[in-house]
Amino acid sequence: MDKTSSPAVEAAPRQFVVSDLADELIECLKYRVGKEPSVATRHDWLSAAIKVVRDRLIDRWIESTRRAYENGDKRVYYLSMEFLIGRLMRDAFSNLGMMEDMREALAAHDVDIDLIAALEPDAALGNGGLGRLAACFMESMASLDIPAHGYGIRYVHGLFRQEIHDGYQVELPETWLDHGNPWEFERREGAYEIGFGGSVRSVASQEGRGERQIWKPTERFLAVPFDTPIAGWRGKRVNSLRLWSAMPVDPILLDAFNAGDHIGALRESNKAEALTRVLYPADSHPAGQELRLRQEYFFSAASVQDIVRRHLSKYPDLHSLPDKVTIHLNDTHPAIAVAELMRLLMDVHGHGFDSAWAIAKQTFAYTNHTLLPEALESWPVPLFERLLPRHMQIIYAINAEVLLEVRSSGRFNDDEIREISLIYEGGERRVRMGNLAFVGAFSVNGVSALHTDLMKQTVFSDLHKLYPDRINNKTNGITQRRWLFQCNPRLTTLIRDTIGDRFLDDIEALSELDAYAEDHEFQQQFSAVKRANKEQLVKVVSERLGVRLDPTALFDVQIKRIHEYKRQLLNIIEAVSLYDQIRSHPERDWLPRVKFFAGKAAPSYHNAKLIIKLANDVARVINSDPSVRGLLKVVFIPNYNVSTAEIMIPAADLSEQISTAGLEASGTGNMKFALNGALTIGTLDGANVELREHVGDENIVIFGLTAQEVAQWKAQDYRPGEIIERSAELKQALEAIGTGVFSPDDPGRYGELISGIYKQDTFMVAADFDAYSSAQRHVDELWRTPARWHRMAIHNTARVGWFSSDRTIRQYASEIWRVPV
Ligand code: 26V
Repeated sequence: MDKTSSPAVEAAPRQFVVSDLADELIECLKYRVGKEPSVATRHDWLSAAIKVVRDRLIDRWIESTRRAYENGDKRVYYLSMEFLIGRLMRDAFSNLGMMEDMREALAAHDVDIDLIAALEPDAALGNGGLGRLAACFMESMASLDIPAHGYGIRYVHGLFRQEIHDGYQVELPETWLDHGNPWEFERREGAYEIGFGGSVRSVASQEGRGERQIWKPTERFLAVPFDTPIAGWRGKRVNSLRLWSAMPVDPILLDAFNAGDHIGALRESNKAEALTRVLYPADSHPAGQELRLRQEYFFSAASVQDIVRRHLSKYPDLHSLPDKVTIHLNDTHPAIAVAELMRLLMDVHGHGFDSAWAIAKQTFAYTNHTLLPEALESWPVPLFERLLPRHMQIIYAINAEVLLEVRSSGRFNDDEIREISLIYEGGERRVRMGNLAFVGAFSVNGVSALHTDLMKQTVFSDLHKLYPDRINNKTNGITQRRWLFQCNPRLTTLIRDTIGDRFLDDIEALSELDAYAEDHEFQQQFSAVKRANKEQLVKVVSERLGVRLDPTALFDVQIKRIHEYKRQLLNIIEAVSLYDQIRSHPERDWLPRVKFFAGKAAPSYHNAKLIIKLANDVARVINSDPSVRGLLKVVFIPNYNVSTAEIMIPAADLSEQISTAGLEASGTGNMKFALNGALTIGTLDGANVELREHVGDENIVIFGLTAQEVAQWKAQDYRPGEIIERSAELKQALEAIGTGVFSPDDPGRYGELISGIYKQDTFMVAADFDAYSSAQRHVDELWRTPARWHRMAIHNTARVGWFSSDRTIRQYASEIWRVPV
């Protein structure tokens, strides 16, 4: 999607002579892209512009790396299966203070920076919140001058591209590397071998002390690193994001080749490519495939080997590892790194179990991102044993150590001991990755205050009893550089003109805006910015979907992965009910509203995909019904990604954060919307609880059951059918959907979805409907008084500085990693 920009906010005053930069672009185009300006395509210009900024990053990159090495600074290694980074060019221009110079330099060659920026692929190496958080953290760590390395997988295909055909989600391969990737540096010389399968043999150790285990894998691959520089604000530091790609150890099997089997000779190459070809498109939904475990081990093992190698290039041995390194596990996906470090310590570097365990336990930290049972990873023991026989032994040894401690404490009964065990024994035996990460880490954190409390009370209650000091909270945050300065230049300029530049470096200075919340003139300016952003979105929707929208309507936005617990269904049912009321009471003074939806469903998640179809069915019927008189529109924007979010969030009036309480670990979209001056309608879930504390109860619309009430209802006999009977509005809307009013071509399409609400209603849609609907009517009332609405919106922007990922990272740095900030 294109951005029509107003002047950007820069990290530094102008520092380049534009004509020099313009010459440099031509040089680069000629000698590094191989084109003359007269024949250069837009992609060529994009490539040249990126290479020019990249050159400037490299000096700082080398300098940052050298400084950390010479000073012996403690380093943070952030291991994550996902990095949802989006486009990088604006980040780099803006953090280096080159945006306006570059705009002019390109304009001197008749190239529009916004047009080429829109061609940069949106790197979607992640599913949703967890991956985007990793990207925000990388940017904040560089901005706070923390020596940090991100480690992940260089998927050839990121998250699928979503098209909507006849209202249904269709998944298409995403090919972000099609035009090459000018950001990355391949480092073949830095490759490691990664093994799978085979067997373990004991040999007498050379030191004559007991035995040593030798793992002989049957399959071997190379992990080749590709490095991307990540620039911090004002170019303070440039850190590396190191993504591993699988390659064959022997690209061509010569025996097969010589025997004339040319296809068979490439078998190894194909097997290797398959390993890192595709990102698993499921989030909080069981994947459970062998390939996924292989991916997890592949990137964890390569990263741990790299970390150990770097440490030993400066220090004599690995005893000092915990003083110089923290390896942070972003969820359990890299938890196998605990066993891999143990293996290297014991089998390669000659440590005994006790010494290795003491080092490992002081080196790892772990963040949990979800309590949903279906997302808690565990692997069948037979699969684990076959792929990673040595790691299985190590996990048994760790388990024995932990269970010995548990038993000897005398504080645990058999049920509790079973919960603590790393091996689930209730049916098919499975390795519990959460328990492995928990016992292998010195710190275990949740991502919002509520989520951390629930972790203590639910999934990890017994482990928490065993290690009561281990669980701590680090409420999530977002980077204001991307989620305000870059995506909303109009608002950023207004804030700057109003309170000056201090907030550019200290986001909590936004609180100075509080003083302007009642100021009529400022309110007018604030709402003019919102209006301009809304017009931009209206234009995009008209181009992409051919739907015309009224920019004066209330823009009500729910954008995130499609999941039953996030309750897009609650929002759609409310739209249906509103539609019904608008038609039954045409005499009432209805307010024009547009409900926007966007998001992807896991390809195997039937109900989530059906919810997408329902949103599209409802949109078709409502948008084409003249009796609605344009008072309500429903829009589903296809292919939600970081770039789409960057357009939609600045244009939102109302942010929908309506998950069933207790199920959304934090949410980060909620923070992005509030920062851009949208009001939140939400449940007391995840970080919404803290959002309310920060913006003030009077500036947010909270409704529905609390997490505790949800738990109580579930423990009692929850009867959704009875609730539905008592709510005429809900009943009417459910009947309309269930009987095919929105699907006349297939009236039974939503029968099961709706009867699911009548029968079990796992996500408490019925229980919360009336409260939600009244909260929406309260929103209408607020919208009727613009001065009041603006005041509330301004308070939101002014008071959410705390949700910056800079604050989050400062807390990680001082309370977990113990690195200076
Ligand atoms: C789990 C699984 C399990 C099966 C295979 C694929 C797969 C992929 C990802 C996940 C973990 C999903 C967890 C997640 O994304 N949690 C989100 O984390 C955000 C950042 O902390 C947080 O704001 C969201 O509330 C939380 O849902």
